[in-house]
Amino acid sequence: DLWEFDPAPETADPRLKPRYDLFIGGRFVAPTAGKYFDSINPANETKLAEIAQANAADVDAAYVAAKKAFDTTWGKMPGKERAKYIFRLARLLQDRAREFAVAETMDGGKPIKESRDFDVPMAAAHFFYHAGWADKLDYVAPGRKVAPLGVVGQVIPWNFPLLMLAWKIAPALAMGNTVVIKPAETTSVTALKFAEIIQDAGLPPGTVNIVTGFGDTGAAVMNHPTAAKVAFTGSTEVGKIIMRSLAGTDKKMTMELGGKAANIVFDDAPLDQAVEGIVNGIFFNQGHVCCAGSRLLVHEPVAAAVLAKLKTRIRTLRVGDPLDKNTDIGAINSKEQLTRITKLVAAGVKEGAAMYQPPGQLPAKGYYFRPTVFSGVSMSHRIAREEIFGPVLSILTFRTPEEAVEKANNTAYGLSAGVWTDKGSRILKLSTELKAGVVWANTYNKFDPASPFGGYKESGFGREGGRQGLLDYCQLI
Ligand code: TXE
Repeated sequence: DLWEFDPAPETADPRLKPRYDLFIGGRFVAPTAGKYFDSINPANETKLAEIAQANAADVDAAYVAAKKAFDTTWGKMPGKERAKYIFRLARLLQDRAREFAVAETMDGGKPIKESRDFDVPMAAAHFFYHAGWADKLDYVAPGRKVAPLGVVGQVIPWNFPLLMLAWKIAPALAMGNTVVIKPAETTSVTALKFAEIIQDAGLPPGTVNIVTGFGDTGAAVMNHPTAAKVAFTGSTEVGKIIMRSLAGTDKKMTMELGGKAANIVFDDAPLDQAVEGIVNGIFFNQGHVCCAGSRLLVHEPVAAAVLAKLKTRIRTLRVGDPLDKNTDIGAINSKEQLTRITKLVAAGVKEGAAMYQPPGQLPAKGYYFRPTVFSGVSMSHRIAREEIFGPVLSILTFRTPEEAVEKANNTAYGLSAGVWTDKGSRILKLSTELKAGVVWANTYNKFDPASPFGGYKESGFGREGGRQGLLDYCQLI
């Protein structure tokens, strides 16, 4: 595999700077207002680094730099040249994989085995894949010519900080656009470390600009008049604010928003394999996953058996220090997110669902939450309808395939779904009946840069990955 590596990251030095400036026009620059905020390590509540807080003037400077690069360098470059640069981003990230995995884990709280084996290699894979497209634009839309859009503005969330950066900038760059991107406020460190890679790869100044800050900085990025297209990944609530604020403009827009995926287990499924898929589906990355299998729909004949197996299995999950390579569930990303999860879990108890949490000691410092399973959940419960974005599973049951599909689709969201069954015909049928952008069969959370990802309904619109993802970053002429 091109993107395999062996970093032994738990001992690696994340090589963090005490303070990170904005990355504009190929250089690190101080924010004009001189303001910085702290990035906290959620595993122990210590300060990790100071991050620059960009205001509207800084965002404007980023767009000026991006427009210049689009008009004079990156936007004029032949695809095969762009490919070399994007390929270099991938290789340089691989070279520093160990360091990036550690930094990602310290900044966001995810287990090191996930940042090591998933986030960083998948980010590199994303650049490799898109480097391959940059010189093959004739195949993006056969029979048509494609042109870049111009400068694109992008805002990303905190659950997969580096990987979301890759998902956003790789297709934009492959198609010849330049970028202004804002990472989430709790997880800006790996984006700013990636700015060093952008410098080392020699990308023309201004091709990628990184501005850090809170929601107001994000709003300035989304609303800037120079942005030809904006792309957002985050909460449905903020996605709607952005859509409203851009109504009536000519900006193109893609949105990747929340989810409440159904993971559907039939009585003919291989149950032990299904239980592993359920555990991976909801506890991967502490459940901070937009496509998390947060609703388990289980066939009545096997409901009791699945619940018993699940309880046994989650007793073996190790919750704690994210830098320990044996940790399965790391720290919750922020205090705010821990509060949100705690409130929704309390609502689940109040509404009468039966809660199970395995025993065990949580670390005294840091933001942690036990793996939690609710059985006896009904469709009207808040924990069955609202995105919890934490390690909390809601179990519902069904009697017929029709009822399973009806319940799975009875949600405002439609990002993903899982089906566990021995019947191939049932998989094919459900893959069209389930109103979700991705349907996994007898597996969960499988990703590939070649496979488009995106939602139905309030989970958003547009696709990321694959040929389809490129169409959202170009103009057909
Ligand atoms: O998200 P926000 P939050 C869901 C999840 C979570 C909830 C709240 O359920 O519990 O959202 O998380 C920037 N204009 N998801 O509050 O605010 C913000 O700075 C432009 C699901 O952290 O949506 C950050 O960079 N940008 C989701 C980014 O938006 C604005 C991933 C996402 O933060 C803005 C994250 C504004 N007005 C949360 N306000 C997923 N689907 O993966 C904030 N931001």
